[in-house]
Amino acid sequence: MKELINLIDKTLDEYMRVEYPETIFNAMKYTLMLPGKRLRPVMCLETVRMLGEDIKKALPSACAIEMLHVQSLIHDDLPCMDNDDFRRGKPSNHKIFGEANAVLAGDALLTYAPQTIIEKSKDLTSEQIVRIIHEFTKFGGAYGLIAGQVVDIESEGGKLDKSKEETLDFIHLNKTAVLFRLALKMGAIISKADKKTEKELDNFGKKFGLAFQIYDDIMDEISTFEEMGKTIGKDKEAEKLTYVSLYGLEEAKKRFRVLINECYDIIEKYHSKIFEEILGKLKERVGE
Ligand code: GRG
Repeated sequence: MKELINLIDKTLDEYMRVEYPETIFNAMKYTLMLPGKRLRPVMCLETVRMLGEDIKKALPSACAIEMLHVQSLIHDDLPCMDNDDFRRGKPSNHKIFGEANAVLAGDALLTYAPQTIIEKSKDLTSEQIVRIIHEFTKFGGAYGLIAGQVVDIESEGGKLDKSKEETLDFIHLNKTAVLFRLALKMGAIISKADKKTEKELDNFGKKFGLAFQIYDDIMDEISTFEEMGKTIGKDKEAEKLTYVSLYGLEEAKKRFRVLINECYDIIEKYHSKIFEEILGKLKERVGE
């Protein structure tokens, strides 16, 4: 895992050249290069490796998904959204560069991501690139990430017009699971996987994404700033709809465990040490 993370960090650094106007490139690079877990790009590369393709073919897509993820983190931290002063253990983007530049840095990462896929994917066919860009724009826009964020904001303070269970699943599937689904989908497209494999991996992405958001909700309750690199206890303060607030901590842990075990069942046949390591680490942190 460490090797893949180093490769991703090195490639991101190469792709993100600082040009004029330096302010925007420095703002984009600031949060991008802070030490995140790199889960989504690692999962994209590992999907390609376990399906028998050369991971180098997937580097542009893997880096693009990290750019999209970091864009969502920068915008999520803004005062008009979650208003968080810390991210990845350091001051949030707007705390260093100001709100206007943080909005622009997010926008610039969002557009530089597909630019990167198109410019750097020399070993992919045009058809593969079109499919990847289609999935990227679908999952990253109003049919995915943005929809999840909108409903998440609407859920604050307990204001809802739909059932809470239905809304919670919608938020988790769109705000969080879509990027894991996208990582595996890109990997499947690059490896020319058959439809059955693609569907199976998509199912893994959904279950992993739900488990990951439940893990994040649990950590907001039981973890520390040092461990998570961000302010803890904000969900409760904002009266956010989370697995923990709706079902309680123990039930959230139970649901997390069921989902992680389902993930193990799906991925077992691929004998992936990396996926097993990721699932194991999450389980360990939740204390299962
Ligand atoms: C796409 C234009 C556009 C907007 C995005 C702001 C927003 C809309 C969505 C917010 C999505 C969000 C922040 C979801 C939370 C998902 C989550 C648990 C993130 C933390 O992921 P980690 O723990 O973070 O993998 P690191 O820092 O390790 O990469």
